[in-house]
Amino acid sequence: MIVALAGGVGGARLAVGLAAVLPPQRLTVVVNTGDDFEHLGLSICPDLDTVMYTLAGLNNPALGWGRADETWSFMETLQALGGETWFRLGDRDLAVHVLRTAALARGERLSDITRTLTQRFGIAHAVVPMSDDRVRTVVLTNEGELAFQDYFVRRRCAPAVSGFRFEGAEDAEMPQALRAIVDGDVEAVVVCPSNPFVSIAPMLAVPAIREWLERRTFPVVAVSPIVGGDAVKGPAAKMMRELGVDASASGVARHYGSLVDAWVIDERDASEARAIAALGKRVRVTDTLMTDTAKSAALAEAVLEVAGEASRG
Ligand code: FO1
Repeated sequence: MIVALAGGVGGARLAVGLAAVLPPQRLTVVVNTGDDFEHLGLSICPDLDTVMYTLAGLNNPALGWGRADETWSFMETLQALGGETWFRLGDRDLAVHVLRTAALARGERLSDITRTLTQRFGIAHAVVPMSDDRVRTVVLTNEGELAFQDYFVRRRCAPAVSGFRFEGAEDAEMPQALRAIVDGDVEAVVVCPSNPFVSIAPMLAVPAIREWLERRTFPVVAVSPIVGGDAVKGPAAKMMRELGVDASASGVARHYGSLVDAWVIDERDASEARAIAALGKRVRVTDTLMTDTAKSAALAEAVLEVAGEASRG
């Protein structure tokens, strides 16, 4: 089994590549839920939905969230009635939030709800939230503490960040579905090119996930989310600069330290390979920009090759 840790767009695109080259029984995608929040009475899970829509081929590539072919009657009506519109919920997307919210209210587990939804979207590979328990990312900024979506969407990542808290993570457990997988035969873990601070760190803050990785007998391979000194998408590079972390592929490698055994970095960052190798890491340089499914699959193949090399030593 290959276990991929994924956040938003970068994670979803690599998940598509891995799903193209691995059969369903060999891939589990674990998704960040630190971005989840309650809005207008609905339970919203942005990263789960980005991964789900992307695997189903229904994602909106222009926005990076929500569904393609979306309509906005609900938002327009909400605006006309004086409702809150800073967080945009499309009509088709809304159906998922309504179903999920109702199922959670009946006491169903997020992992079970996610399995049902992904199956209904025709996705054969397993997508599992990092926990069924509530974890909420809080961003520490020069304007005080902000709930993640307030920072990300309402404030468009403008405040300078000084740190993060993952509320609830210490008491969060792995979903049963993930427990069964990590207790089985894991060949490798893939850290997708997702934001290290707000996509991957919340998962590592769940004690059972961190301890499982610390005791590992399999390699962890990561794809750098930083290409040419900038994030492919989102605020990762801005956050790194604000936190005093070098916004480069080698800066990310130093940030993850012993948690990652092998790195896949972009060919635009070939000059970084030596610095990462000097940390004792295996390094593969390739084209990491996943602009279509074929490129996602090619990157997935490279990641699996590096994992194979790393496990052979
Ligand atoms: N991101 C935005 O920048 N603006 C939005 O209005 C917005 C709405 C939205 C609705 C559903 C959903 O699943 C995601 C949505 N996102 C929106 C994206 C999301 O909040 C962030 O991209 C992720 O949390 C970061 O990974």
